[in-house]
Amino acid sequence: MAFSKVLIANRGEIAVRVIRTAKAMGYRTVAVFSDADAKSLHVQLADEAVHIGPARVSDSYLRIEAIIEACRKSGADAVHPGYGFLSENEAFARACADNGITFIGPTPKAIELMGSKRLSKIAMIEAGVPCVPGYEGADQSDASFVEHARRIGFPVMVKASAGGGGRGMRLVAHETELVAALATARSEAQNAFGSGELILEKAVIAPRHVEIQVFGDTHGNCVYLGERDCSIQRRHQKVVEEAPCPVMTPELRRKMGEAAVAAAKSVAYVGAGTVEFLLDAQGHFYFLEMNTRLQVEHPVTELVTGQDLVEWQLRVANGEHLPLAQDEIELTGAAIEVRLYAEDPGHQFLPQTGPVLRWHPAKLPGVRIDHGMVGGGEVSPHYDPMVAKVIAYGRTRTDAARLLARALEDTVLLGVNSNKQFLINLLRTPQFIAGDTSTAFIDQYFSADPSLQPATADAESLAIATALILHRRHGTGFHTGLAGATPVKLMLGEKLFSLAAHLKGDALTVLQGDTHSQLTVLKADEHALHYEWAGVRRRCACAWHGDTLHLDRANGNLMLTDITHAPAVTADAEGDGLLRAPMDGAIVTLLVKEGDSVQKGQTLAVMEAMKIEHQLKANRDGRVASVSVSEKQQVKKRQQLLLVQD
Ligand code: MV4
Repeated sequence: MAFSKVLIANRGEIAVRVIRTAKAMGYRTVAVFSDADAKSLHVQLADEAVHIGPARVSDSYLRIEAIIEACRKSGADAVHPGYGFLSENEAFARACADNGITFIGPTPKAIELMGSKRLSKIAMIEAGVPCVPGYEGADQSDASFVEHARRIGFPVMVKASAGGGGRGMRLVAHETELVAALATARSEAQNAFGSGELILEKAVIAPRHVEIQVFGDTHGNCVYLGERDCSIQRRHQKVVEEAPCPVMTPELRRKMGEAAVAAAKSVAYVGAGTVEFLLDAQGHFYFLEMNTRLQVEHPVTELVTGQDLVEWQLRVANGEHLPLAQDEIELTGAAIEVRLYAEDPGHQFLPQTGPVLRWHPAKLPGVRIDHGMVGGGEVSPHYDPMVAKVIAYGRTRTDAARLLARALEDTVLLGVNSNKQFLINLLRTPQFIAGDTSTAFIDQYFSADPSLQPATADAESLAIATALILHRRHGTGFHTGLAGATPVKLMLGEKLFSLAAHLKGDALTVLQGDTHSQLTVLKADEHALHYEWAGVRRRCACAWHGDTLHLDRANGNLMLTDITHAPAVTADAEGDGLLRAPMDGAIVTLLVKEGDSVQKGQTLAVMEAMKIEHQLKANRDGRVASVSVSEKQQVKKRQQLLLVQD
């Protein structure tokens, strides 16, 4: 039980988060790292670090033996699993126990039971926890599902028993679609989780996702620390998480909290856990599943309770009593968290990978930013592209939302595109501020947001870019002035901007066709431009990568490439027949071979990056002249894959 050295079997922001509290409590800490993480922040912060293998998670962070071996080598006598990876793996919890290592989390039995939707639901019904009416029987025949679906009433949800996060889930509106839905859900579940077991549930329409934070100790005590509302999601990825839930009442909180504690007590739960509920518009709530780990969104609970949940975890794992009794837990104010991702909202949220040129998290009172980023770091294709969690605390929800949007504005991430502007706009949507949030929020209120369109360059952005380009070309001679007009050619995605610039002292004139704009340069360096535009002084953060200028603009990040002096391209990028990888990833399927004739728009290959499949299409008609990749091969962004010629 009593331990002294904690190994953190994770990476990124959560490893950093756990290391900080463990150190503050006087424990020694050990990081583990893959080839891709040798220079990461979690490795720098830990007292010791052990290399556990290649970049791929299956070769490193998911290898139970490698983690146990790292404990043995370093003398770590406790393991914190973080979230994801091995955090809900009962075999790992068991392996720790078998090797005399304290697993900072629940028992293997509780992990195993809660890992099955079917068995956990049976246990929850037994414990008197409200569940969605459904079918969770052992008989998995189609006939039995059809019979029970009739009893439950359509629409129904078909869910994979071993699933999570919406994978293997199907909404079935009519009986005629049920058997087909069962077949696809079954095979999807078998492929994804190694088990085709399914359950049925009555479908709750546009529910809220409300989860209760629970904590148990080894002395049989269990408490709840309020709720989190995580209703705003995109494709089962949480986007915004907040505490308290905007529609919560003290009475509903007590009822949901007591149900969650009953759920936890029924499995003698030890440590941090989250009981997920659906909350319908009438205020009815239903158990969905229990997560047997510390969750990504735990900071909002920490801010409204004033408690450090990692500290609680370490105390409980050490055999201590829970730090507070139920009636000592108070909720004050409101906290909202958003997940800042390296992804491109303008292109279906395609994950972005590559070097991070500038990372400057905001520093503001009431704002907490949890991240694992270091200067000169990168977003690796091997891991989740979450860059940081940005969390704001305020007296009211409105205060927290306003502050959080501002904190995002003050946060600079250049080099990779991000969902920053999408998050800022979302936090300022009137329906969000009104608390009108449900799982349907993004589709209902947000599908037309400008942040979901490819970035465009307005006159101000073009003038900023021109000023920075001239500064780079002429260095310190910038203010000496130039005679005549200087041509500036910029590419933004596929779009070309042909400009002419006049600079006299600090006064810049940019001509685009027959329109012109004016900007006054106040200060220019490689990090930012300070300027005056239409009578207002502003600054814009920037970073150079080769000839590409990254700008942090109020309508999103812009990546403008200076091609003024680039050799002329004979054909434009479209239609050259060259198929390049749009990002780092792996080729899943090659659909053509050398000599095949193909048509423009035809899918030539499928690649996977960040768990998402992308169809790569021919940009012209012709024959496949060469294939330079094979299936299962890892490829780098812009790597040449195929050539189509006449
Ligand atoms: C549901 C549901 C409606 N009725 N179950 C999605 C992920 C998984 N944790 C549970 N999910 C849902 N289960 C029944 N019986 C609707 C969802 C759901 C959802 C839940 C929470 C947050 C966002 C969601 C988006 C779509 C569907």
